[in-house]
Amino acid sequence: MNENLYALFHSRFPADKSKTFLETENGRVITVGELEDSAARYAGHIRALGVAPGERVAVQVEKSPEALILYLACLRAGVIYLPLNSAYREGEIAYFLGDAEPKIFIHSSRDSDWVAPICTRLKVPYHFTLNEDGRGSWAENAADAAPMLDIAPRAADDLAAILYTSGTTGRSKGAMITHRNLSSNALVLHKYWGFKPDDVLLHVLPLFHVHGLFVAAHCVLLNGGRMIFHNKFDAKAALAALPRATVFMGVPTLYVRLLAEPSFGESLCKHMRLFVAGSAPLLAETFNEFKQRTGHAILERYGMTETGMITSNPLEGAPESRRGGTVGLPLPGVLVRVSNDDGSLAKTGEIGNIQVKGDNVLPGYWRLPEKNKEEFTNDGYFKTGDVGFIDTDGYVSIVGRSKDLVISGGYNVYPKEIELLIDEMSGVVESAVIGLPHTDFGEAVAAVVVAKPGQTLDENAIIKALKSKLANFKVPKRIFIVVDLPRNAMGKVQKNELRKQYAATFA
Ligand code: MLC
Ligand code: AMP
Repeated sequence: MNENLYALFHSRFPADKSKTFLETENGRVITVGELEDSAARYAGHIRALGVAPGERVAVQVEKSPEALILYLACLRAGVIYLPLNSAYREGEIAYFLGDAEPKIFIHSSRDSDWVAPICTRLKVPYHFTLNEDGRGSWAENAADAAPMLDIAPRAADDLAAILYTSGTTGRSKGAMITHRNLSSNALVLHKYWGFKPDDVLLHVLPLFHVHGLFVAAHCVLLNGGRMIFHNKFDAKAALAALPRATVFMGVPTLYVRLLAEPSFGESLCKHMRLFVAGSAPLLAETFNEFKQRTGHAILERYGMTETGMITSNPLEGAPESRRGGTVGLPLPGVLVRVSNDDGSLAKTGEIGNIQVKGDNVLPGYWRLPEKNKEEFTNDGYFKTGDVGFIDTDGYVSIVGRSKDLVISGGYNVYPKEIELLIDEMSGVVESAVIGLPHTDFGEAVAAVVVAKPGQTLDENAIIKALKSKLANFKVPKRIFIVVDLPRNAMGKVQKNELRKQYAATFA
């Protein structure tokens, strides 16, 4: 049996290929037949370039239907898909290309000036453009390619994708994701969330991360299609589309922004059956206000790039079965446990380290065998770095993180990466990057910087310098210049003290 994830999607597409797969904001319809034909041509082009199954194709493009087709084409051709956030800058991209050694890099024409020299330097054989309007040298070249009509045979443990996640050391690591990881999780979610043939998902999330691609788009692909597809989240545009949708998925910031629209309420949600939230903690006040305004209890679930989805609140059951403030129950086939720091199991209700095992969990990090030893227990559980507890009913709650991580608007930011850049600026002794409560983004990044005696540092100059090197969501929104950082007796910087001191900054 071909375990290629594309074969699973293909088996779920309707026999009537004229059925709508997706509809864009400006009314463009892509049928199931068109989706499959385009994926076959894109895959044919990948194959014609001599890229073999198991080799990598890196993609940094804005969201568009063609970007989704490109992902499907990579699956179909059996190559490893490497999606990159469109906000990443030249230095970040150079690292990923050097580490993953892709055969093709597909990017936005906005970045053509710097992409060409980097690809030459890093020996990436081919680079093409693909823009938000679906045009570019990739689409032009693929238009003439002979379609690949078969689906490359893949084993369940073969890699389907590599997703880079930053780490506490400041260095990004490639999470290797197999066809089994993706298909097992997609099948579970599609069933658990009760997808029906007439569901229509309003898709507003980016396609280069797990939530928009492996959660939202996979559910639609397994459903044989139908989504309203917005290239960017815009609250007013989302409200206009909601009456024709039945399912919505978003990070908490999107719910905050929907609630900020005075016209948002029950009447726009008449056909909605499910609102899913995740990627960051959903505040109780958002959950409660949403319920009051729409009558819907947001279904919160919990996941990670490395593991796909881990837990979910139930779809069915008594109204109180969806419990705000918890991330629900372990999904079928996913083992979740809480361990103490010494490795022993925590008791029910006791706070500890959340660990996960199952077909959804990655086999390891790309070319980092040492990291694999650190991140897994001896009995094969993955250490999430999240801290929480499981109650007597089996519901999981997350209360914090053992990893030094900020989640801003659903994007992860590892302070170390930013601290390393600030610390090498002239006039800086050291810095501490922290997350502070933010009404829109949940948490926002800020930096506390120690200036060298006698030197003056300029907040705006530091922000400007960082913007040239880092994706914009990682750049601190405020810089505080200080004479020293609070430390404990061991000499460790007390970030908790700083978080307390600056807590009101964005509130
Ligand atoms: C944008 N900005 C952000 C930001 N997004 N700042 C902090 N955090 C963010 N997330 C800043 C930009 O730098 C810019 O600042 C300004 O806001 C306007 O930029 P924009 O591009 O116009 O913003 P907007 O389109 O409004 O984007 C906000 C957003 C977006 C919430 C729609 O961030 C988003 O789509 N987030 C979802 C991320 C996601 O999909 N995460 C899932 C990961 S998977 P300036 O200074 O330049 O003006 C995962 C696993 C799981 O976590 O469990 O799901
Ligand atoms: P990422 O590496 O982008 O996949 O982010 C994964 C992290 O997001 C997890 O380890 C959690 O810290 C966080 N996360 C995801 N979903 C939730 C949720 N529902 N509540 C709290 N944190 C979450």
